[in-house]
Amino acid sequence: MKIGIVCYPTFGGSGVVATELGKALAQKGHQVHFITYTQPVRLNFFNENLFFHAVYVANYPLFQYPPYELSLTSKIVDVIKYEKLDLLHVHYAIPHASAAYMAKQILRTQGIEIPVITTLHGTDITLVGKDASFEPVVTFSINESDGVSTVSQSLKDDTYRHFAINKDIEVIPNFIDLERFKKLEKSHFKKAICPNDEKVLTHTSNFRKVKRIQDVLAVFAEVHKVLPSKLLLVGDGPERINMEKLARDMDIADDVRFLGKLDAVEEVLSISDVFLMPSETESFGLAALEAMACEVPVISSNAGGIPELNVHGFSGFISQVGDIEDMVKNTLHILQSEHLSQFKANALARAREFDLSAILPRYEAFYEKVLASLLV
Ligand code: GMT
Repeated sequence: MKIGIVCYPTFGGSGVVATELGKALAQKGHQVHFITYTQPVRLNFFNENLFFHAVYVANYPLFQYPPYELSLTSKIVDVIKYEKLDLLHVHYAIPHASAAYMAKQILRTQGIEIPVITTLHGTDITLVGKDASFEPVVTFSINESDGVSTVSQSLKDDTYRHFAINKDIEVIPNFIDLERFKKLEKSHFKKAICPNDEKVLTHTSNFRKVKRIQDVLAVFAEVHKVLPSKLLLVGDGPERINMEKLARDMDIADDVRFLGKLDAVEEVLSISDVFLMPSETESFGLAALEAMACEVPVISSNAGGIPELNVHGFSGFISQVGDIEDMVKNTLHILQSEHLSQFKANALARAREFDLSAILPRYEAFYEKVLASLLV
């Protein structure tokens, strides 16, 4: 099949999922064309089935806001027409689903029919998408997609709750490449960070308010009073500066390392004992799945789709959003428990259920289903 993928190319979860999906499809023999404004972060090698088409936005003094969506639409039209794609798969509704709709209409005037699948990832529904400034366009473009999928049942429920959707939604959970995400031998790194064999707590995110990094620091501060420990924070974003200040104010800064945007997050996870995800909203929690694949149990909130991934008392523990006391209790239970190694093994066992090899066929089957539905 010849498949076009539109996504955000940077470090966000939706872009990572879209890129890994495209790479896996290409490895299975499909031809995959990425259409986005810069080379996706994880698309940094050559494969004869992978193509990248950059979207350039012409600037002009009149434009206070350069019209990315129009340039994207024109590029989609161009790629579908000249590469003769069979299907377009867009990740994250805004503005990809509406650009896809417009491209579909333009191509129709030229006698080309292109099926469009939209995968919703989270904030395009739960945060940004339902804002009145986007809602009518998001509702329309979801309803006009030929196939719609979400990365969790919780996100599917939220989509029906927040928007007037008249389409069936397929749930296809996120996946993990266990070849890449696995516990690595990094004892030299562990020794450098933890000279006294301290426990390591880790958090990875884009440092947005919705991640509640203040809760990560609050949990760590309490655990740190009881157990010699270090906190590793991977990622960057608007909240980082506030969190650096908070760590200093809480007098824990010496044991907190802000590592910035690391691509090799599996190296950090390989020396971690517990992963913290106290998010306010989270459609799936890909970062937690990456941790589990590296044998790191997860202390999380119960937001959104996280309970579909993290199994309470097995791969980690789940608390109400903001319940620091419970998260501290659970973290200490895991770290002090003689069952720590069992929790680590359980985390990996749970991650295996989301192995790429199990989820990829579900996307392929969904593509086939959507294509077949258009033939009747
Ligand atoms: O977490 C973010 O803010 C990034 C965001 C994205 O779209 O890039 O992540 C969302 O999609 C990921 C991949 O499907 C999910 O694992 C994340 O849970 C989801 N984030 C939220 O719902 C907040």
